[in-house]
This record gives sequence, structure tokens and C-alpha cells, in this order.
Amino acid sequence: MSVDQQHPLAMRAAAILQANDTGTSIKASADLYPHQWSWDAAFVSIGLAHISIDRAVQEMRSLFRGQWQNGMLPHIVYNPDVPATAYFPDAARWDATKASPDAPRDVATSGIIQPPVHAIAIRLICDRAEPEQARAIAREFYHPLLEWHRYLMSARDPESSGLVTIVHPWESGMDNAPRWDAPLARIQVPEGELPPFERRDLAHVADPAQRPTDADYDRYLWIVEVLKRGGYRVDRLRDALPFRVKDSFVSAILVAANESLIRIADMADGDVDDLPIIESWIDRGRRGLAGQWDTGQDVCADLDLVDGRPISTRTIATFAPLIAGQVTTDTKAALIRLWHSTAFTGHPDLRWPLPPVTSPEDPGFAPTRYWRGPVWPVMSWLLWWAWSRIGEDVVADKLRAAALEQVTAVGFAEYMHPFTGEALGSDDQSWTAAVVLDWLASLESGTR
Ligand code: 2M8
Repeated sequence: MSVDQQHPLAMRAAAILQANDTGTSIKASADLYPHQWSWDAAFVSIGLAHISIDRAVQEMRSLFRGQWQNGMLPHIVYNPDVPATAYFPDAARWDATKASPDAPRDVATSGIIQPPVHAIAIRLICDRAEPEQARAIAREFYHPLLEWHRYLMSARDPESSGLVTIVHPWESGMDNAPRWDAPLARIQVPEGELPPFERRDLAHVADPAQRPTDADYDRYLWIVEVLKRGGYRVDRLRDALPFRVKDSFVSAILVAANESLIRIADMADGDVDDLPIIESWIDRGRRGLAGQWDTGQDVCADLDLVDGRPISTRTIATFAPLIAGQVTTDTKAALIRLWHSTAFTGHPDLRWPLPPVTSPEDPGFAPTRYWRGPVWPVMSWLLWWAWSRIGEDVVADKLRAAALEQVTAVGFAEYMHPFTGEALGSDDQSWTAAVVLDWLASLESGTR
């Protein structure tokens, strides 16, 4: 599958990726995010594969340079050429190399994770490569991916629940979602314990109201402090961690990623003894997710491990069973109903029938604020991919058409106002450009 490089939208998307390319990796966005983010890099590589397979592979190679000895793939790989003042928290704030013997010695990284979409990306890149090249890519990434997933299934699921524990809202990727309001609100930052810091993000958006509040930032940084002091040993810190949640969305992505990993193992001629292990991870994930689905409310809940209560806010995370795939007939019917309902794409005020990350019917909905209500093109892509995967082509096609219309009208913003369509957050966001390339390529080839 390839994309018509003369298509005006494809040309704009490719130009953004090129402008954000530092040579070794692609900045998540032009100004606001000047380093390489973990799940951004995976989505970016899916788009890059339509321009150059080699460049797509390079993107993932750059990210995996940051992988820790314990298998953890950190959420940021810092570019040493970018001044420390360009983004906060900078690498020094994490101090990963000093705090943990597992952190790489020669690459500066953060000390937390992001959703594990990487195996999905590698599999898609392989699907687009010639067979010999695909085998080489699979061989290169199979073991790093296996170790990454093993870390998630062990250090992040010591209970063998099938659900991944996140210890910071940033680990969910949906940093400021109302899902995290209750667990975050209870965190008290001890007086005088948090080293001072200066936020850099507010300088890059039109209105500070599009970003998290200062109170949220204090708590985010306090969690970083606790993690750092504990050597980033999430498995040992356990009860000492102020934020501990079983995240259904991350868990569902891991199920889908493990399915991709099986295919990668096959292409890489991986050790056949690994296969039952990966299959058991998939089963465990599916069982865990099934336990989170609340039929009465049509919600896939998260679980707050600190107070033991489910978190049932209405965000796109509730489509976790769809992302994990293989849904039962009843769950599928419920998901389709929910999707078309006024809680998501059927809301009468929407500019395009695209899912706001938080439902307009959730009390935490805020249409302009980061992860609390806008439409994120990259999330539209993930859900499009998921609907296609379970064979719901009509839903998927409509979603892709609306998403392309949105970007054509608004540009390659980080997120958009669901009602007015206004561009919000950062301009020229790399993953927005990347998913547009993938959508265009899928349209041209008639495949999904
Ligand atoms: C946002 O997160 C970073 C922190 O990691 C930030 O707000 O500074 C989130 O949208 C996250 O999901 C994304 O990966 C990152 C870069 O696009 O920005």
C-alpha cells in the first residue's frame, strides 16, 4: 500500500513529518513537544511507512534505543541537542540514569510508560514491506517487543489480573482525562517536598485553558518525585505510590499488541516456546477486560487500586473491548449503540460525527481542554483501525471520511473542538500527519 505523494493533503502531511524530523527521530510536534514520545513514535512510524519503510524502521529503532534493561519502554526519549529549557519536565528532572541501574547509560529517557501500541506499528510496517525486508524488521524488533510486553505483564500486573497498572496519568496517554480526577484529587503534595519547577507548555498554546491546571502539574510532578526516589521500581514501591490504577484502555491495547506480536514472532521465526506465553497473555488480558465491562451502564471501567473502586467515567476508553477485538455479539451490539448514541458520535452539536475523547454527556467534559473533550485525530485513527479489525466496515468508513474532512478543514492540529471544529493545542502535530497518510493510503488501495 502506498500513498499518492501528489495528493494535496498527503503533501501537507509529509511536509509536517519532514519539518519535525530531527534526522534521527521525529519530534512529537513542532514546538510544544520537541522530543520523541513513545506512542507518538509508533503512530508516526505507521504513517512514515507510506513514505519510506526504512525511515519508519529508523523511527522505532530510535525509540528502542531508550529501552530499559528491565524491558520498560520509556515514554520520552530526549533529544540531547534540544536545550533543557525547551520542554518540562526535562531529562534532569527524571534523572533516570542515576536513579535506576536499568535505565540506559547513554540515552536520556523519562521513567514511566505510555500505551504499548508498538507491536501494532511494527506489524503494520512489516505488512507494507517486501517479504524479505519484513522478515528482517520482525527479527530486529521481536525480542525487544517481547521483553517490553513481559515487563507489562509482570511488573505492571503482579496480580495476574490481565489489567495493566499505571502509576501516573501520563502513562495512560490521556493525561488529563476525567478518568483520573478522583485518583488525582486525593494526592496531597507534602509541604516543601516538591522541588520548584517552571512549566513550559503554556507558552505554546493559544489559551492556558487548553492545558492542565497548575494544581494538576504539582501532582504530576509529585508522582515523578516519588518514583524517582524509589528508583522507578514500581514493583517494589506498590503501596507507596500515590496513583495506582488498572487502566482498561492500556490493557486493551496490550491485548491487540500481543496479537500483533504473535504475527511478528511468526515472521521472525521466533522461539516456538514463546507462543504459548504470548497466547496466555492475550487470554489473561481478555478475561481481565471482560470483568471491567459494566453491562448496566455500557461502560468499560478502570479500577482505582488505592481505594478499590471502579472508575466509570464516559471517555473513549470505554471502547477498550473494541480495541482488544474479538467481542461477543452482545458487547459488539452495545458498543455500536454507544458509538452512535448522543454520548459519542450521535451528539447533536458535533461538527463532524467523530468521537470526542470525553463524552459530552460526562460531567467532566470540557470541549477545549486537553483530553477532556476535544476530538483527537490519532484517537479517531485507533478506533477506525479497531472497527475495521472486527469487520465493522460501514462504521469505519464513515469515521475515516469524517476524520479526513476534519483535517482538510482544520489542519494538522493536536486536537479539535468537537462542536466548532476549532484547532486546539499544538500545531503541526506529527501523529496527526501520520494517521492522515495511513488513511489516504488505505483509501487509495481500497484496503484497511
Ligand atoms: C501529551 O503528554 C505530554 C506528557 O507526556 C505533555 O502534556 O507534556 C499527551 O497528549 C501524550 O499522550 C502525548 O504522547 C504527548 C506528545 O504528543 O503529549
